[in-house]
Amino acid sequence: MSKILKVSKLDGKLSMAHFIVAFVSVGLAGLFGLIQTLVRSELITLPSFINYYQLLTAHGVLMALIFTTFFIFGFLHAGMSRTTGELTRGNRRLAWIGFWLMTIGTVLAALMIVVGEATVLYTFYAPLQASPLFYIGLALLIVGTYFSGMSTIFQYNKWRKDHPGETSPLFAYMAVATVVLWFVATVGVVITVLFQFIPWSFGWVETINVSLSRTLFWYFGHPLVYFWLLPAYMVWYIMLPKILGTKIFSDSMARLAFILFILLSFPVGFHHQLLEPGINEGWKFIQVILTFAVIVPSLMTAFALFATFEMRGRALGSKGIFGWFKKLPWKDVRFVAPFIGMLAFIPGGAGGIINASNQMNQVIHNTIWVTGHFHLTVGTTVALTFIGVSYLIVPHIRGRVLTKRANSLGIYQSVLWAVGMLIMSGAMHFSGLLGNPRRTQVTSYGGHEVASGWGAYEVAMAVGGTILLISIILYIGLIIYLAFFAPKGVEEFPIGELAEQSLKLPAIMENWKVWIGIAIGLILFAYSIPIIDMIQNAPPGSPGFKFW
Ligand code: HAS
Repeated sequence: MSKILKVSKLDGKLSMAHFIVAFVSVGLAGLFGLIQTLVRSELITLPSFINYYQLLTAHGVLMALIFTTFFIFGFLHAGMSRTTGELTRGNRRLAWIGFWLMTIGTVLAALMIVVGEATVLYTFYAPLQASPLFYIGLALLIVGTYFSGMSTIFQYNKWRKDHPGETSPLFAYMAVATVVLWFVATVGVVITVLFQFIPWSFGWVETINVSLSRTLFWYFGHPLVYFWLLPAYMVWYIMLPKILGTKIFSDSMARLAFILFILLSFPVGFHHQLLEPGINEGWKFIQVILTFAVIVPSLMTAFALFATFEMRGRALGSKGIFGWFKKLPWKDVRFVAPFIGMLAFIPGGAGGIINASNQMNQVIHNTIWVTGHFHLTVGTTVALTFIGVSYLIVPHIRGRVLTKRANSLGIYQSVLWAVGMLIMSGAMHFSGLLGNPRRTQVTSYGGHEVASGWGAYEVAMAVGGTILLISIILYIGLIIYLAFFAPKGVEEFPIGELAEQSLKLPAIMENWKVWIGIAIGLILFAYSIPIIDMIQNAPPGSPGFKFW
């Protein structure tokens, strides 16, 4: 039997700390999410001391920003330890500093939401204004991730130094690509938070350049979704083949897909602003074209996955185009949960293509269709992949095993998630097409809307939300069991091996300066003129330098 490689004890503790924050966030956010659907469907009314939008802000921030960021860094640290060896003391220290800064930032931002000083939703669009402490909390969260990200990059550099002339482990390569994407993306949100929101919320300046702040936010916002997606792709490319009992279909194709994400994730933010004035249509058009280009690495990933499934199926004797389907390990939650995530990404991705299409965007923008879209993509594809991986990584770190019973309950939990999401997200998509607005407490219009034809959809969302909360409770129960009560033993952290008699990877693929350079070139091309335009033509009343 091959030696089982483990995440070291100290690195395991580091990852587990990240996962705990992530799990607490998902539990709270799930509860808030259900309450929102109950309010929207008029099944309950909130007590006077809670505002609907306060709840919506907490739900969005905890799910989209906190759960994802903490889970991702916990996963990256564990995977780096597993594939490049125990983190050096310095790198582990950096990661712990990152963790504590992120946690302090989270607590500060959450506190501001709880006391009603930051009811600005997770996108914190101006002119909605929060307490400066909320923005400082967000800034701390981001600064923390810089320490964590540097730990990953330094660990990768150390491996390369110790292994001259060798190709880096695929996990480490992808982890660095994810961190690079995050670093370049956060430049936008850091600029807007530091130079626009903080001075404005302290009252040092009276106004804020709304167009510019939204543009800087979406410059960050779209690569943010790929920051969520890439770790899920890491699981699909690297871990699933091992779980299936086959090899990685193509190492170089996987790396190329990640490089394409680095190049193409950034110059596309305008597809979130297609309906906004103040941006020239020509630039919107260019960014829409680039959005269609960033679909390509996902199509490559779909291709690689089908190839992996087929390779395994054929090895087990399957025949015909879809014969492999029956040969997949349907009783293994480590496979089933991410697989449901992949299935959800077929309509999720198609929805994204609809969103990006200018004319169709006019129909769905600011409707609850968009909420349906991201509950399929981040809420199912990414979340179920993370859930699947946590069923193996938590016992691995804790020196316990995923028991048969926990495995079957995990499958029920994943299926419940899928059913809940199908109902909720389906209702969101359909009623969005009928014009049901997003981010709106329906009853606040005066009760006419339920009569206007969305009422049944809102109730369906509440039913879906209830099933989802049951699934989350089961998930958290299982995780507590796997972390503290499951039998002691060794659970594998599966890392796939290469299928091809690999050609040596061209050196340029590990030359990050080239890729970051091209990415910066594309960013400057897509954003320079529109941003200069926004600053020069800021509305009357803005101070001399029209950044505000
Ligand atoms: Fe999106 C809005 C366009 C992907 C998340 N998106 C959002 C928002 C979020 C979000 C959170 O163009 C809302 C932001 C807000 O609050 O306002 N999105 C896209 C496009 C893609 C896309 C073109 N989005 C994602 C991902 C997300 C995410 C991924 C999170 C993780 N999105 C938009 C646009 C808007 C938008 C507009 C703005 C709308 C508006 O007007 O406000 C693409 O990346 C999608 C490409 C994906 C594919 C699918 C590939 C399929 C795979 C699975 C294969 C399955 C297998 C299993 C192998 C082409 C890889 C098969 C087995 C069998 C048995 C069949």
